[in-house]
Amino acid sequence: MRYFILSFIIAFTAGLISCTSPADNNSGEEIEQEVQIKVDTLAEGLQNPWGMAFLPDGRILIAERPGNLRIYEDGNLYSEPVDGLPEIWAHGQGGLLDVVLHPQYDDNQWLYFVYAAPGPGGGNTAIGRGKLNDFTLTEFEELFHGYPLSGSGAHFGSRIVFDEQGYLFTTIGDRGQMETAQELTNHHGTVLRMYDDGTVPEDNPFVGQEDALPEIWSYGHRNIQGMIIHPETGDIWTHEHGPKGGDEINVVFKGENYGWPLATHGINYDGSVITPDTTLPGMVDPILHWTPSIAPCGLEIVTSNKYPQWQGNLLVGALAGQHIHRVVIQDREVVETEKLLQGFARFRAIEQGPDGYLYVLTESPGLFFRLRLQ
Ligand SMILES: [Ca+2]
Repeated sequence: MRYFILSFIIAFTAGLISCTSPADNNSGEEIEQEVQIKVDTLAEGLQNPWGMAFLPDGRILIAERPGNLRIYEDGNLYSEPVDGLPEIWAHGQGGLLDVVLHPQYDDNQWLYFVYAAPGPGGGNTAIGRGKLNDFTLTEFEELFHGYPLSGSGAHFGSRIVFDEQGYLFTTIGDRGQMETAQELTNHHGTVLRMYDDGTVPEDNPFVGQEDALPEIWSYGHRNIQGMIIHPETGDIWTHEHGPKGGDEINVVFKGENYGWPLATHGINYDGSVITPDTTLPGMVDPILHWTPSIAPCGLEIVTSNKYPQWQGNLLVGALAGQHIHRVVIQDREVVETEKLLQGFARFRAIEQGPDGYLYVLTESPGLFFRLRLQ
């Protein structure tokens, strides 16, 4: 076990942040609280761990981006990975990404995966499902493969969530071709909605529209690697990577355009301007944006009584930022934010387990651990 004890002071007040903060953001009051965080390391030596899922019997599945699904059970991470996964395209940012249980897992045992899958001309993000039998995935079927395939290693997304009605939502990034995020003829830069068997609901916003793909729920996103259904409101909350600056938190609504690359707070990595506009009519502004970027990945909303100080807060993993960003929200607005475990590692995933504890995956080093408050 290792201990990571932090104590804080008040850093900013609400009245000062807009005129004195060096960061150009709208994140509200930036605060630092007196809190002590204990990190219980459960497993080390993971290779680019990306997603996790909690089985009802207590086992925990960990997806490693190079293409391995690992099993953690009773304090032990099995070295043997699960057999029977589909062909995974571990290419650039692509590979095995998220793993989730079907909402009726107890009845049907379906495990869902989002991953980069290869095909003619390269690959793209795919959704598939299978059933775990000891160390073998059986009955695997691919349900969806993003269009078009390309050789790009950039911006695959992705997460999977199911909403209360059982619809499956997933994300695909702009695949490194920013202008395509505004086109509905491809899956780039989108949130997608489908039934649990991969078919398209008739009430999706672009069904029947010429030159539009029917799975699209929202578009104009750059690269979403965090998505969650708010447990009280049912809203879909996402965050996405900006380029240099302009990382965003959004609430995603049916058929809406989230602006990329026509409206953004970010600029190109070489410093050149992408667009003069940070907001445009007909496009949805972010709830919060980070400039400079923190590179967000992994998103959770705290509901457990294990963390009374963080009730209802968003926790955002930061890769480049190497911290967990705690975001206090009220309705659809940000009240205040705080950086936790700053400098600890690159944070990839955060999830509240069935026992109420928060479980975290980091890379460099590849750790699996549990957070506790003292
Ligand atoms: Ca946006």
